[in-house]
Amino acid sequence: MCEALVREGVEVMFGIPGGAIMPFYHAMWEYRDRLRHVLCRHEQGAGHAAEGYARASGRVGVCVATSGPGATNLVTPIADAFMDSTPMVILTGQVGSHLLGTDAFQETDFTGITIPITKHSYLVTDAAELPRVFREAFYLASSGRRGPVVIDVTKDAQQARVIPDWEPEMELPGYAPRADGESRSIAQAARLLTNAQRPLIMAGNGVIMSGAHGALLALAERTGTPVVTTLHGLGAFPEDHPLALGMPGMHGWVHANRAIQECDVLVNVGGRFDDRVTGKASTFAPRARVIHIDIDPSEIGKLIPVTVGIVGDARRVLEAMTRLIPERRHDAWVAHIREMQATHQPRQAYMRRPDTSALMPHDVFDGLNAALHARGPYRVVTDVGQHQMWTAQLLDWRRPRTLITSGGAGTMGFAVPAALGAAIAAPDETIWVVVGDGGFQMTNQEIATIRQEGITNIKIAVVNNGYLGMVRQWQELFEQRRYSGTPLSGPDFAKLAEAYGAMGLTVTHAGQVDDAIDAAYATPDVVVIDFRVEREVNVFPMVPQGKSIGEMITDQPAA
Ligand SMILES: Cc1ncc(C[n+]2csc(CCOP(=O)(O)OP(=O)(O)O)c2C)c(N)n1
Repeated sequence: MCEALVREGVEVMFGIPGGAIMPFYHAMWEYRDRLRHVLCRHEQGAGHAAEGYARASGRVGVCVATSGPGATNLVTPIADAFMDSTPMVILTGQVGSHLLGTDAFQETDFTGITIPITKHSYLVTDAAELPRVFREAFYLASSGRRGPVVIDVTKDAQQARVIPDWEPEMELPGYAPRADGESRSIAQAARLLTNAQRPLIMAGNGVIMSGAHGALLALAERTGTPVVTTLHGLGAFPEDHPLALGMPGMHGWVHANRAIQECDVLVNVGGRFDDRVTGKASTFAPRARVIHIDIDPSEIGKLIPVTVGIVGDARRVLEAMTRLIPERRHDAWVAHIREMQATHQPRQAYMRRPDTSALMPHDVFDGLNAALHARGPYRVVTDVGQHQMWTAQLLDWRRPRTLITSGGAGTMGFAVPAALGAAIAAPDETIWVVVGDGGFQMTNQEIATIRQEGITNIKIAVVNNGYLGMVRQWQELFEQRRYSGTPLSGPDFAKLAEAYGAMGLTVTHAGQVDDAIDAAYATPDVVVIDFRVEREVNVFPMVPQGKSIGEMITDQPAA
């Protein structure tokens, strides 16, 4: 198994050992100079770390656990990776094959549990199959629509001695991901876009996954088409570009959503029309003929009817389309959208400051945005909640793979361990974690892992509002302020950081933000900044759940 990992180019894996996976750890000793094993504090952390590594690097992330509870602790990261199309191989130990089905100690049917949340789940009971299974698993995880693949190996299969066949044939009948889109559909899409009066491109995760950002820029510039970028598309199109409109959807910008509602041709490339993007699907883009480019055929027409569906790799399809399209400009259409932007959402001006001494969340994001663009390369890893949406809205996204976030599953606890993986993938960059006080209390123990590994390029900004903020916001706006189960206390996060041997800072006023961020950069170690922000601030704009994206709440309703 170690040899198979090395042959697949794996350099690092994240895990925790236990009885059923011990033979693998035994063999790992001989590979310790070639395979780095990062001992996490919880298997959920190991899974998210593998995700963070994969999303930062574009490579397959690998995590390892023992059978039973070790494996089931990985269910959340696997589901998360499945929702966000993150390439991952999950290696788990299983009880001996003679014990399968006997309720043996730490036996769970892990392939059964993971079938609905993986591209494929293997149960290996015969060591001779391991080379083929590993080759297939890495190929499945990293081709077509990326995703997680489980390899559950019984203890006896790990212990067996076989002469491996390192040139195994893959046996994947029916699996043939299509890279080039169908040329007739591409030509039809090119014609539609050429004749459009109010065209719009929506860029999603697939643009980043396929490295299509250059092809996207070329198509947008050639056709003068403005671009909205979904949460997972952020960074696929530079937000300082005159055609960039930013994020649409539930917490997207008013002008981005209105552009969708008014456009006559919508090109969705590498996005899956998530309900957080579309709002009420039947009212989405009512005037548009829709072109949908996706690597996964099952996404085409799943939620939004399309005029042209193209199954293929985003980069190849965009390049082929661009070759067929003459130059176009749509200045009046872009100017119209910019007018809507000027009227509706002067960026960052929407959060009212209750009194001048308060620390508003946007003070934190202003400071962070300035620092990110003034200093060296960076990644931002977020958790889930209000701070995640502010991160998406208030930071300027310019490069692919700079935002790493849990979008589809919305998994609290993702950020700190995912940052551990990202920091290993990008050791020369500064990895900023933006996390709420709720999510931080779910997985902050991975700071111990980060310290043990000697990782120093992680800086953690806790946006601490003393609530499960996003849920509190819904309760305030839609549940008559019934704050059931959302007020939240916690330890002193700066002291907690010190207990881990990291540096901890506390910020309570807007005037301290820049100094704290400077101190974080100046400290060659992990830093946790506890930003104690104004407690009841809401994320706007907002489309209430189930409503059309044409119906946005743009500001705090009068009390
Ligand atoms: C594992 C998990 N449990 C529950 C939720 C539901 N949920 C979504 S946002 C949120 C609040 C997050 O609070 P916090 O981490 O403090 O961040 P904030 O919204 O205040 O920025 C909750 C509980 C979730 N997304 N994930």
